[in-house]
Amino acid sequence: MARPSSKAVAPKAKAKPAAKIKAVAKPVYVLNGPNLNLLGQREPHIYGSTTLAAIEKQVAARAKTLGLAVICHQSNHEGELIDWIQEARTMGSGVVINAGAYSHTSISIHDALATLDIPVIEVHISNVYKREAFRHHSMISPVATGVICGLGVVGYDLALEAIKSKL
Ligand code: CA2
Repeated sequence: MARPSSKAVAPKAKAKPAAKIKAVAKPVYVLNGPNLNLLGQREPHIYGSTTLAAIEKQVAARAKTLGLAVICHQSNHEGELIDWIQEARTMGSGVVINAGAYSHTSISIHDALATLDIPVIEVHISNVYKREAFRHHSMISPVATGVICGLGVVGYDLALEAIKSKL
């Protein structure tokens, strides 16, 4: 009976380690609308004394602990907010938005947010339900993943946590 031939097998060449490509995490867009640039300067009895710059610093620090990247923008102009929402469609992992008074009026911001396939958290610093009736309705809540309202500026941190839990 023929014996099975034993073939010499050349040792496999060591595979070159693939170049390490670090995936860049998409940022969470933190968007603030009209008049929120005045935070800390007026109406502290409603909005507290924290400035927008301090909120953005706080948000960046919280994001770091959560392993998230953030990009913060504020505008008094509806179209500019919409441009950033559209940018977040492809460039963002989530949106935290305090649209200010546009929350109560803007069909355009509603429509822009409705195009997103990423989590959207609506934030209000004040408890809008304790205030004038015109603040009780939000155009954007129906297209938000969730709403945080009345918890002061900590609401932005909580919104980031909510985004993280949805990713
Ligand atoms: O509570 C909120 O975060 C609001 O989104 C703030 C909006 C208001 O129109 C919404 O009903 C609720 C207004 C932001 C105005 O912010 C100011 C801050 C300091 C001084 C004056 C206005």
